Amino acid sequence: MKDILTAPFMVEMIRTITNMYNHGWDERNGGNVSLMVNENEIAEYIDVSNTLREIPTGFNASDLAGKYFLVTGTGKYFKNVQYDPAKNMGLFRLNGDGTTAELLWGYSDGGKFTSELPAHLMSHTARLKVNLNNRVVMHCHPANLLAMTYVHSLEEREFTRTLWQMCTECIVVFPDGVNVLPWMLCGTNEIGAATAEKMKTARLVVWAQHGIYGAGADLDETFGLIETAEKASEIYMKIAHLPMKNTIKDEDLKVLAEAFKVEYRKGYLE
Ligand code: 2HA
Ligand code: ZN
Repeated sequence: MKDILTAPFMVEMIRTITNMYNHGWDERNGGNVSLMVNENEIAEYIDVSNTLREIPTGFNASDLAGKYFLVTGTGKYFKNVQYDPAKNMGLFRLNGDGTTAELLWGYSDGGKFTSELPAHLMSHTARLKVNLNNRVVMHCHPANLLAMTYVHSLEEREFTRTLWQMCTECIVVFPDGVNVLPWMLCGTNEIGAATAEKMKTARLVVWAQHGIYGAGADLDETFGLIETAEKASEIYMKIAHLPMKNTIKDEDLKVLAEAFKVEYRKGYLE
C-alpha cells in the first residue's frame, strides 16, 4: 500500500485547511471540512475492508450509504492538521443505512468526526441532488461575513444584493446568491436539516453571528466561493458607515451576468 499522506486528495485537503487557518477563518477548533472521495481514489492507500472502529453518526444518512468521506475531527485545530493529519482528520465509509461511520483511517487518538457532521452530510445530500459532481462541504468563521450579520439585514435577497454590489466578480462567482440562517444552536441535527434546506438553492449558507457554509465540486471551488464572499463582506464593512457615492447598478450586474453567461438568482435584480 502507498502512503496515504501522498494521495492527491489528502495533499489538497491538508493544503486547503492550512490555507483556511492562515486566512484567519478557523481560530482554535473553529471550522470543519468534509470531502467525499471515490473508492478508486483510496484503493491504493488503504484496505477498505479493514474497519478500525464503528462510530454512530446520530442520524440517518442513508442517501449517502457506501460513500467515503474525509472529515476533520471534533475539537481539533485547523492549525495542527498539517503536522498530524491522522490525529486531526478521519476517513470513513457510511454503512448501509448511514447511521454508522466505518472508520478506515485517522482519528488516531480515539477521536471522532466534527460535531457538525449532520450539517455536512445533510448538505452533501442536498447539493448532490442539484449537482452530481458536488464533493465538498466547508464551514468556517470569516470575520467580515460574521461582522456583517450584526449590522446588515439578514433577508437573503438584500444580503446577496449587497455582496454582489461590493465586487465586480461576485455575481459571476456566486450567481446563485447567499442564503442565510438566523442564529441557531450549532452541532445539532436541527441546524443540519436547516442548512441542507438552504443548500437546495445556493452553495453558500451564512449562519448569522457564527460563520458560513460553502459547497462545491472540489476544494478550490468551495474555498474560492467563501473567499470571494468574505472579500465582498470586507469591502462592505469598510464602507458601510461612509456616505455612498457610487455602486454597481443592477443594469451593470445584468451586463456582467450576460457577458460571463451565468444565470443569476431569479428576481434578485430589478
Ligand atoms: O467545531 O465551527 O460550528 C467548530 C465549529 C462549530
Ligand atoms: Zn462553526
